[in-house]
Amino acid sequence: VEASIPEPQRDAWTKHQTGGFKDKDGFEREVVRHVETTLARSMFNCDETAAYAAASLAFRDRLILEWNRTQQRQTFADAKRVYYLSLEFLMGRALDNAMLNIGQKDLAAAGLAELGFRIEDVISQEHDAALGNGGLGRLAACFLDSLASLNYPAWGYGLRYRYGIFKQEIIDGYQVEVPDYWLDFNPWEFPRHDVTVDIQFYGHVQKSTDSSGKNVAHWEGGEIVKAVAYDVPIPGYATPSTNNLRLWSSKASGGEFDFQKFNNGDYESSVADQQRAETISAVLYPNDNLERGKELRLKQQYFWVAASLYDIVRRFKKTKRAWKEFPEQVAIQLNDTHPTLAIVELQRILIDLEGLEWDEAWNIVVSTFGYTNHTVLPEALEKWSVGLIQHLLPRHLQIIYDINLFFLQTVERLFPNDRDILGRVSIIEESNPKMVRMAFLAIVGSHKVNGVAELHSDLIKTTIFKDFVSIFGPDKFTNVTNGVTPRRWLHQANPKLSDLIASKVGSLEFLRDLTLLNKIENSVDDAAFRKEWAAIKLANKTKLADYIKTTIGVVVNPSALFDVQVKRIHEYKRQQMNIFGVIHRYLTLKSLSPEERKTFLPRVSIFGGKAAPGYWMAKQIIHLINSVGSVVNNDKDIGDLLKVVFLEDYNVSKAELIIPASDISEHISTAGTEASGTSNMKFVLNGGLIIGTCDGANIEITREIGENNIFLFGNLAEDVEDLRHTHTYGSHTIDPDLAKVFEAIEKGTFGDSKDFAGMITAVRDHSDYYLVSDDFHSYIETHALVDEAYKNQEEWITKCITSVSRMGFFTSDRCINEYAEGIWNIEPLAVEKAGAA
Ligand code: Z15
Repeated sequence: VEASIPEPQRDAWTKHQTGGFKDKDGFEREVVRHVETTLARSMFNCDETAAYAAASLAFRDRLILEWNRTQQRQTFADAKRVYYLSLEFLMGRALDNAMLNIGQKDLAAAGLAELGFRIEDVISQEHDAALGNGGLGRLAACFLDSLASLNYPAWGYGLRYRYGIFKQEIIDGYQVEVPDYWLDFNPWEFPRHDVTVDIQFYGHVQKSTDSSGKNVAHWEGGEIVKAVAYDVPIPGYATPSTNNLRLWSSKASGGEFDFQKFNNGDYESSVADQQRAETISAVLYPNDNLERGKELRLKQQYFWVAASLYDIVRRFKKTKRAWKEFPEQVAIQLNDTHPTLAIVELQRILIDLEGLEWDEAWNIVVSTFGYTNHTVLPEALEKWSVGLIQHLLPRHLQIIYDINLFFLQTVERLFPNDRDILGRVSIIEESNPKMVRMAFLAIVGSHKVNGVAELHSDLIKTTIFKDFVSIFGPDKFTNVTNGVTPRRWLHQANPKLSDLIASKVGSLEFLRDLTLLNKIENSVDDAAFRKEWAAIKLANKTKLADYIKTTIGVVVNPSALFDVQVKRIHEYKRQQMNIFGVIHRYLTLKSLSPEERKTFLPRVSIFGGKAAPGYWMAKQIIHLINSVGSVVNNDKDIGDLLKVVFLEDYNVSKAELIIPASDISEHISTAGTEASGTSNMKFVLNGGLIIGTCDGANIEITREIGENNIFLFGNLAEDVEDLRHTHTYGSHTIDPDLAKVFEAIEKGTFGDSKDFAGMITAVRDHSDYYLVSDDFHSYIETHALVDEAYKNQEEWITKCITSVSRMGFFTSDRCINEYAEGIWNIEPLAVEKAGAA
């Protein structure tokens, strides 16, 4: 397959293969070389930015050599590959991760020190790769780490947004969005200007008959945009395997610009065409759990899906196999419905371009795809209007109609007497305008559908996809509970804790087999161990306290209880309930005498998270948090007893700072709304306890760590529907403690109450859809239990250690192995053992 090098030249090639640096000296030599030549600077003007750039270039040289070998190995072995299609990859920083995964961080630290730099300062120069919104994007990033670490032949496919998720600034308590122009200098990507795909949009379909009398469709006309590949190497931990993340960038197909127009003096429109093409991959849509049906978003989806499939098919064709073997070589996982058009595109390629019969093609398609659902929230389920698809992708709409026709015929045969089922399950919703239901299309076109935590997987089977279970049978639907990579979320984020654990486990082997954490449970009774554990938590909290001081100027006491809620701001995640709870605490403290107050445990309430720019209620929540902070933090009666901080621009690198510093974190979504949650896993893994509802993965975390080690509260998912019904049609009274909170806000305690009227109205005057009032009392009581528990530090630390020891299940390695076995049918590729750990 690879163009082979002729014998006479091969010697020269092998003789000069560098393999990258081998030791500290070699690393330093590479850094100096990159500073002096690649960056054209000198030792006299090498600042931390340049040191970061040079160190990254030295490491990426190593990665790319391993990347090449990994690809050769996979091609040679003729292995089945999995392709993970995700519109989001929330990668965060790459340098620290690369150094740790290939086991060279100590060497780099020593080398950089000799050159006059502290490694932490160098690492912190890196701009986060923030090509994602929240949990879904970060999950994709954890999966890439696990796929490489477990030696699976896997590629990620995504979009190379010029602007990732916006940067959040807080100005006068309000969120302000600033563009994230992150590509200024990105050493982690390799442009592949030779790997391009022409992508067609618009046009029309011409039907004709070929020589054998068969009907054929031709998609003609319209416009062409070029997709250019950019490759990002993904290093596995303690293995030479280095996988590829391929991100597509859009470019005008005519090259730089239209020379015809340019020569005619029409400069502006010659550039306009180019800009219009480049707009496709320009910006990540900043909504989490919300779909807004914008044409550009659909263009992004098709652009990315078509380029990726072209690439996958091209690779398959090189093997010269028969089409029916496609699913033995290729598994494609759809991360949510965003890439669902891939199903239609593959069917189109097979029937229109490759001349297969419909049924043969469709069997290949269904065997190839798997679909992961990440939400039951109705506003997040994608629907595209038939008119829009018709306009943008006329041939695809025809194929969707055919898929639907054959599907509905099957349903009719199965349920001949059911008058309503066809309307309920039709891929086309007969509304005005008509809509294509992407989740239904994804189900029909995949051989497996999975949810991301047990409760969630049960819910999709009994609610939104109920009919499909009776049509396809229960085996098509499965659960794969989410996980997180312990490399980034323990070893990288919390090196001190990782080392302490290693001292008990005997090695860092738990980073490859997280169940080995159970070995530390033997040490919970060891007072010296608990003391070291507590000292590490305090050090992490002190580091965060310093950060809070320098960024927002609030002084917090590191020995106070740190109570953290960091995640996208959304009503279903109920940051509003948290801040109402904080206000309740403030009012309680104010009502006490100074003597009584002293019995209270000092607390720091820490918030962070972005609001979608058009999400008015989420922005109001941010504003209230900041307003409460400015009152409470400056109240002399309160002092250290309560501080409220909102950390701006929460992202992956800030998560690495915040999560290890948490005592208790909040995962308090209305039961049944958070599909899984993944930060809950990260917090517990870092020795923090959690307060949470019986929702998503909280339930499985409880089962693993034991119910004495978690603070659960609130109504259950099974009761939510009835409660909502009662709010709307029956009585709707507000919890008395919450009513007092509202009263204080309305009195103007935290500034102009009009600014917060929407939040109060939603609970008191509307239907309180997210059950804030219903859960409030239980929430407040449970926080009181948290206070009590924290006062007994020895017992608290025992809970933390016990919890960590039982978190083995939540590694994304386990999760990826489940996908590999149950959905993808792929196996790891053996490699010579090498590298780190
Ligand atoms: C997103 O971040 C999630 C689901 C979605 O449907 C969209 Cl559009 C974005 C999250 C879930 O809310 C969260 O519970 C889950 O842990 C995460 O996906 C990964 O599965």
